[in-house]
Amino acid sequence: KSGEGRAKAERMFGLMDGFLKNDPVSLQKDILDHVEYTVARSRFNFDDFEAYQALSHSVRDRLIERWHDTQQYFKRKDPKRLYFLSLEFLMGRSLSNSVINLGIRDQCADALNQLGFEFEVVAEQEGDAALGNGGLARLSACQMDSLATLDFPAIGYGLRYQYGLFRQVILDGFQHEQPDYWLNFGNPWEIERVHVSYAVKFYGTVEEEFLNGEKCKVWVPGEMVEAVAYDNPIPGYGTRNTINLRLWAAKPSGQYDMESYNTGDYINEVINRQRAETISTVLYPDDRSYQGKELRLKQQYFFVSASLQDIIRRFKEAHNNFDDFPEKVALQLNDTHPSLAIAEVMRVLVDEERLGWNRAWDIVCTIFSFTTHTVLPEGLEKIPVDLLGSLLPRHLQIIYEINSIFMDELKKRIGLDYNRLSRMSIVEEGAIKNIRMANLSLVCCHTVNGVSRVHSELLKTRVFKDFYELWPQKFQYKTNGVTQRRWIVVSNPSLCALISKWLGTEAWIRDADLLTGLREYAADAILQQEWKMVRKVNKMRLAEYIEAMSGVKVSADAMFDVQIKRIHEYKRQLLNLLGIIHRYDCIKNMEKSNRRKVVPRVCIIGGKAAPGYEIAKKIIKLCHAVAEKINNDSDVGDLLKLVFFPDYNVSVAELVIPGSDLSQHISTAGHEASGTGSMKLLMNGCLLLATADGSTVEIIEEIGEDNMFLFGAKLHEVSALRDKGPATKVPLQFARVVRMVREGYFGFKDYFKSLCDTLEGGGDFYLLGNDFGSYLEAQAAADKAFVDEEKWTQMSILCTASSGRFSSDRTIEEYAEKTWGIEPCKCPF
Ligand code: C3B
Repeated sequence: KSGEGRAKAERMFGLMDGFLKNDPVSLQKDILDHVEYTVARSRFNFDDFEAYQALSHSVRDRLIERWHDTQQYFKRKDPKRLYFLSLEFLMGRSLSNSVINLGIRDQCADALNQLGFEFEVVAEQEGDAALGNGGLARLSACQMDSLATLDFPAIGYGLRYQYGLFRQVILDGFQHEQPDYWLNFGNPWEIERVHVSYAVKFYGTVEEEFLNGEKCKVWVPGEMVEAVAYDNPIPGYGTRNTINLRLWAAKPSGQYDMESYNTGDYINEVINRQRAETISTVLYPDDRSYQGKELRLKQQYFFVSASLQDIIRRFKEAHNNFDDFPEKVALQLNDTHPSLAIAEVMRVLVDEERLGWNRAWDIVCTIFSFTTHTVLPEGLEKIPVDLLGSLLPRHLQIIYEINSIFMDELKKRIGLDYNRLSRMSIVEEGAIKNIRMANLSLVCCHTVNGVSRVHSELLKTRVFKDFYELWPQKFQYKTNGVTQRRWIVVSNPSLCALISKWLGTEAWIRDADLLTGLREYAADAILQQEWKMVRKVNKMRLAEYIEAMSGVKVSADAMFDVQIKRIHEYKRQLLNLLGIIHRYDCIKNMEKSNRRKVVPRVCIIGGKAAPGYEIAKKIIKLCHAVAEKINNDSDVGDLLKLVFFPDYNVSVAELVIPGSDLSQHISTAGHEASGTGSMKLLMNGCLLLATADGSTVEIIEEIGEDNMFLFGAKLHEVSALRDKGPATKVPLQFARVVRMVREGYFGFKDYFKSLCDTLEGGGDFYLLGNDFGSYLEAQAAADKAFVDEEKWTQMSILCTASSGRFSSDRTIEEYAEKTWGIEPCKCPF
């Protein structure tokens, strides 16, 4: 373009102000229009849910406007883009988050008010988008918020499951799973793109053909499924930038198999075609075991293939030489779930674009980066060769070829060390041959990131030691973070206002490091008073919810002690429960007059167990059995209450976190790759009771050991303790509380037997017995600190003040600079 032309276009972008106005009157008109024309209700008669729908559509219109401008701007600037591939995104609700990021929260509340509605009530109508399991999936959601806010040219890709994570229903204390058919009331936060669709191929054979005298492979598929795009706009905060989360849904392919249309079996043909939709039907509810299921593999390839077709189409619109690809494209693999993308890019470049193997390989090696979220070698994904060969025959060949070249090079580097060669091979030999997706990713990605410093050390010294010794330069880490927009501004508005008042600015909402400014007021009596008030009101709100949900009345003066996360043996909810039993036992056995000295506690546990995870389900049952006993014991009264929060999800977290005094992050050292719940609680001024595991180690560095309650075996002690066998220093109290469970004090004796067996008789892999003594000491220290309100409040303020480092903005900035090589591309206002 000429200089003049560019200047004109620049001016045009400068004028790109919102077309829709954001004052309450304009918003109100839009809401009423949507009531009439979108929801098709009378504007004289609509309820809270319909108000939610109409408001959401009004907000969506504003999102679309910005989304268009942003896409247009990116297209014109053509920066290097980040493509974030993840099979899981745990977005939760969108309304409150959107209006806050768009800066129209108060205007919307005003508009609704005049119509006789209350914003909070209307926002409560929204269900959660739960297209993910746990930490990994919520991390993706936080990172999308940061990518948008920091103006990075990024697109998220994933799957649009019709059924999100199951709903947890508790009957008689047992977990039952119910399908989460979340789209039945419509979803205003997505835009269906019927014209953005791609054919995805499966099965079939690989044939050899000669093209222009050259021998080449051609994949002749046996099945085709159509991937249709659903776009979910992700608004940044304090910027016009609104990026895209593109989720794919499976539809029957439009490309008919003419043969079968002549067989006369019309009905069966239609039914078979319809089956294609199952690919994107349901999210796998187990967050870390891979059972070689064909449907899961189909999901992975489906989303990878559609995303890459989309990415390559976009690249080709502006470029005709694939050598420019690495300058325009960064592909981020969120865990190994999208790792088939590596083989898919090779296939497209070699078989379809005919670049030749070496040129294609050079490109592949510069575009992919990989983040792993796990510590355990068992947690790493493996795909049976037979399964892969039948579903994706050409990809299997490509992976074999990559491996063969890698093995040859490796032999040159390390000699014939067959043990090491077989450990590093992408192909695992054995009774069942497997493809190791992590090894594939390690070989082909330029970078492998851990999610905390300790995690990265474990990757280097244990999990991927062989690879680290070969390619130390590939190993990096980016400590996880969470977005303060969702976790303070949306979920704790009164704390948000208090922080802004004392800092004299709202700038911390985009720059969390500014929170350190609170440190100098931590001892200020007025701030402390206001801080306490805010927290008290949040606790009262939580107490009301507890009563409504479980019928248990709790006092907001008690210490609210929470453990909210997926149920896993390594996360040790069982340690927490045994501690609660011990506390109960002590209260029962103490002189009545001494009960006055007990610090009242409300213990809250929430989380889902994978449907096939027996032990985790027993832990949930034990929690209910113990709660039943304690909550109905008049000796105990308000001194101790235990509540299980059913169906823990993002919106429950938004309610619980602001009202928590103490939270537990008590995994056996060396097991939690990072942990992110701790960061959300820390930001909200909740004190931590924790082991030195995952990101907690870095949290300690920020807040200091004095401002938290630390306990338990350290990482370097764990393997020695295990080698020593049954813990030698198991305290008497531990044996006693386990015996209470074993002997049926809480009922269900036979059912809990196997749970107790995991702890005794030489088991106790997670070292509950070993850590029990120091756990009780840490709990006692927490009690003691809670009594000194001034001190506690000061610690609470210091937690928030020290949480800035754990903003996902910091994580994303590090990724952008050190891993992806992308720059902000800010759409002008
Ligand atoms: C989780 C890990 O268990 C957490 O320690 C970590 O903070 C988060 O990922 C985010 O990095 N994780 C998960 O939720 N699902 C997996 N399959 C593996 C790890």
